[in-house]
Amino acid sequence: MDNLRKKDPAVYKAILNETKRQNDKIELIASENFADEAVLEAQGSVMTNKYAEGYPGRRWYGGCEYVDVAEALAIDRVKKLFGAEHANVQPHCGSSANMAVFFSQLKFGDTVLAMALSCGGHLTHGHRLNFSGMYYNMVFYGVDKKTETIDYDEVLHLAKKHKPELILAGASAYPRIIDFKKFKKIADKVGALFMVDMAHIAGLIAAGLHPNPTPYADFVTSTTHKTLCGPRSGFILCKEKYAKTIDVTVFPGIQGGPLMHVIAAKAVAFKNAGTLEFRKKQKQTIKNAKALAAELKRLKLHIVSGGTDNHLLLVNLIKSRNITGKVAALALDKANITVNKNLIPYDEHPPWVTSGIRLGTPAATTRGMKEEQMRQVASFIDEVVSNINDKNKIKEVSKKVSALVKKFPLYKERIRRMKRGC
Ligand code: DSN
Repeated sequence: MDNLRKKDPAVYKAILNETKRQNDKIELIASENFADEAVLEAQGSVMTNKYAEGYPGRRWYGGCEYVDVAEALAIDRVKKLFGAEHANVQPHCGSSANMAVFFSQLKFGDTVLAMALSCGGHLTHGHRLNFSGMYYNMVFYGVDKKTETIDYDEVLHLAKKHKPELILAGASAYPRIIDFKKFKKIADKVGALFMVDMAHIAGLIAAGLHPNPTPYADFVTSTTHKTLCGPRSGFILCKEKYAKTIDVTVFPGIQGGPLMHVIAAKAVAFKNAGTLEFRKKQKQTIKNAKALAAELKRLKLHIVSGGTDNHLLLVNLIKSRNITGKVAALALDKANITVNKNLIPYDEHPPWVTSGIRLGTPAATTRGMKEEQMRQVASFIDEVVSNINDKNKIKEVSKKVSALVKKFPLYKERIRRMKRGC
């Protein structure tokens, strides 16, 4: 980044510091990961210069022959990865992927049944300040109060009661397997379309470690940067019969020029996701989440639903240590442990306070950590949340975290070269 360093030292320094932050702390935000150097190279390429409204082979601008290659590769690879009939890889993010499905299939005011945000759903699944909550009649299913898992009988009951045009499965904070086949049966019973937002678990699905929604759902949306480990972006998979309406809704419906550099990076990520190495990493991600949950449980922290089947877990800190998620997340940050506060099912605290935290293992696994390190991390978390007002203790933990992450260097060469340039 020599040019950047000379032309804009302020931005250069911010990037160097962010690279160091990612290396120096332990990243437990369940939706984050570290893209590999090949993905970063494609995303940082001259493809950012190119306008390419339209789709491969049918663009509005000339000179698209090479961006066409990148987009065709991305489409082909993602279709193969998930066994889809059609793919649109142009959504800039998960939100625009979800918006495109809603806009392409529903009229404003139509009813959609989705998972409540308070029970693990996502903003684009009906929050009142999001397009989904503003323009559609959203009704919600949650989780069973006792088991803290989806109650499929309740979903069926709500579907029969509200007769939604669309049923949406998928979550941002749900630690258990989602039974897409059951959802599809419910959707068929009430004549609803079935959509799955697999953003969080796309990498696990690609690796065959979570049931694949593609055979059951009319539409599958995803981001590409979570467990899938690609650039920050999104995509849509659908049955062939919806291909035209989806494509026309993405462009020109809600987006203009696609981000061709990001699409090139998505192609690289989809190739990676088909490798044995990627599968191994996803397997380890789940093993790590299970080890982290088991150790936290042993330390008497309450894990929502009793554990995890995927890459994330939720800790109820009010129940365990009588502290809020907000207080815990701030203290953990001081100890070099990055997490997010998170609502737990039937939370009595508002979203900016919360009763819990969400922990995820994708990023720690990408940097090479295994079960042994997860057990260490669990003890660090316990030390912080059990001594929340003890500054010395938190400082002590931060040193232990620094010693641990040093053994698993991240972007080592990148940081070395950037520091040398300063
Ligand atoms: N912000 C993401 C998450 O953390 O789950 C969802 O978009």
